[in-house]
Amino acid sequence: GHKSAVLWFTGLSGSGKSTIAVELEKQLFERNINSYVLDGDNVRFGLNRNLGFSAEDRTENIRRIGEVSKLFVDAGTITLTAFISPYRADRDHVREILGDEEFIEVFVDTPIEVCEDRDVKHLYEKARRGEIKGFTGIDAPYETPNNPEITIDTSTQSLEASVQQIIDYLTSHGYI
Ligand code: GGZ
Repeated sequence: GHKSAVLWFTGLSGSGKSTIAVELEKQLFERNINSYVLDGDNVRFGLNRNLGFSAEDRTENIRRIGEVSKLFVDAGTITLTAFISPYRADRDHVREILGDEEFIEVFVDTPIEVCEDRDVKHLYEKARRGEIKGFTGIDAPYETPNNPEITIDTSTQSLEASVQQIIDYLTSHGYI
């Protein structure tokens, strides 16, 4: 058995949140542990398709994802969420909904220079040119977590090592 919780990944666009979450999901599946990834692909095109990237919409995005996460956790699923979630107050609100035991904040602390260098979707390039307004880290804020349970820097550590770091945390804290 396992103790369900949400692993709340937070960090800049291109920091590696989804990549780590998806790889972690695979490894949990191999151990017969029920987990599920919520990310932009399955939330922003469905449940939250009426939301954009204004401060208000991001807050509502995170609020709904928090509520959905709670349902998943109540259903016994280790829930992995991969959203920038740039506002500390919004993340703290989700923490309050779930309680400390069920909310594990994972700060994917990849420096913006590295994220911008990767620029897989050319979004930083567009933001620098002013073609996207209000892009996180360029002309919209990212508030770093004060006390994340886990901090990961993908610029100094491999994907495998990052996933292992989280597995180790879940093991040593009795979740799995
Ligand atoms: C930040 C944006 C923006 C703006 C579109 N700012 O690399 P991606 O493409 O896949 O990740 C980003 C994603 C962010 O959505 P979230 O739901 O995680 O954001 S939040 O938690 O702040 O609500 C990026 C893309 O959407 N994107 N416009 N202006 N990222």
